[in-house]
Amino acid sequence: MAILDILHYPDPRLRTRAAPVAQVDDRIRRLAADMLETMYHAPGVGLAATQVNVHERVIVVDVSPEHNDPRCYVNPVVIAKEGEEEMEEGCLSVPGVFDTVRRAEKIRMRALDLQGQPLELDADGLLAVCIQHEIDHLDGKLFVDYLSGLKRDRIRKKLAKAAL
Ligand code: GNR
Ligand code: NI
Repeated sequence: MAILDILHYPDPRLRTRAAPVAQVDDRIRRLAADMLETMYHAPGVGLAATQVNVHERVIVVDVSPEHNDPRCYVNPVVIAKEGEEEMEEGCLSVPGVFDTVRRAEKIRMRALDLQGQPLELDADGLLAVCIQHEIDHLDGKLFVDYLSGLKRDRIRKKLAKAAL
């Protein structure tokens, strides 16, 4: 296992659209294990492959209070959404910035597990928010894109100067 480097906004590589995984093999399982280690080390509750400069559709999440519920999803897709909710979000790729984002309150996701088996998951609360946030990363989108241009510009300038 390895702790991977996390890209920081405004790095243009964060805007890459990740490609679907054609085969869930040992390479993908190793990537997922490294992503989990990186996420726990950060620490964070989710991580998308895009953030570690791998442009394939893999996400990991653990929203459990004990940090003992690691989940890895390959080629995740939201197939149903219900309701709206606002939550204070942060992002390991936008360190030190927290702001409110409105997303679907409940989702149904379809994905592959690390054995390549299809699964469906109903999620709400932080898990639903986190999955939507991670899938956004795979599409090159960041939570700051939901904020006003003025706020985003301030954040971009601050982080570009820090060059974290
Ligand atoms: O650690 C994280 N916390 C978080 C809090 C609210 C909404 C989304 C998140 S995800 C973030 C980790 C991260 O950047 N994942 O891409
Ligand atoms: Ni993020």
